[in-house]
Amino acid sequence: MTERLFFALWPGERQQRTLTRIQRELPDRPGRKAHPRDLHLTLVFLGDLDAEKRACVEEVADRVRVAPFTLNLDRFGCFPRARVLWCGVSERPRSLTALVHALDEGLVGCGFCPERRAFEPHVTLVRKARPLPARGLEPPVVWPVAEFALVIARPGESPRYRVERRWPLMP
Ligand code: 2AM
Repeated sequence: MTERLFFALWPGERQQRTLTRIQRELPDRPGRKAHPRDLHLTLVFLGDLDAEKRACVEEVADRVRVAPFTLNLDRFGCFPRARVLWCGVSERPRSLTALVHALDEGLVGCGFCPERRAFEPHVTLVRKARPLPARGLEPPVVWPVAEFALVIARPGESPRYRVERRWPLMP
């Protein structure tokens, strides 16, 4: 038995509401809007894990020591090839980079290969979308981040994602 898992930042209710409003106010075009309760920012995608690998991954998360930080989601953009519309940041907090780095580094010990693609922090709003021009988001979505989460993907369900476990950020 395997589960499809990833590490993510999960928005609080306030950020979720704001992101949902931004999503709703996008021009009415073809695309699949993410369920409001599925909105998140992926830190590391892990893929299909068995129980042993999952335990290893959770031990990696137990060892992470990174201070809380604030994200300012101040950009709207798209990945034209992936056909994804997203919200992102123009300034990446150092703690966010440190968090992803700590996870990536620890995961090598569980047999994962380091991610070769550059980390592009984003919250996916719409999939299978037609591209829209990038622009600033005014006012930005201010998101104080005090924890990270291990999340399970459940294909075919809605909402699709379920937070399995949370870890508080601490220096
Ligand atoms: P996305 O939002 O840009 O599609 C669960 O699938 C989460 O992991 C999504 O947020 C997805 O990013 C991200 N992800 C990163 N790499 C992935 C991969 N190879 N396959 C599926 N999802 C991936």
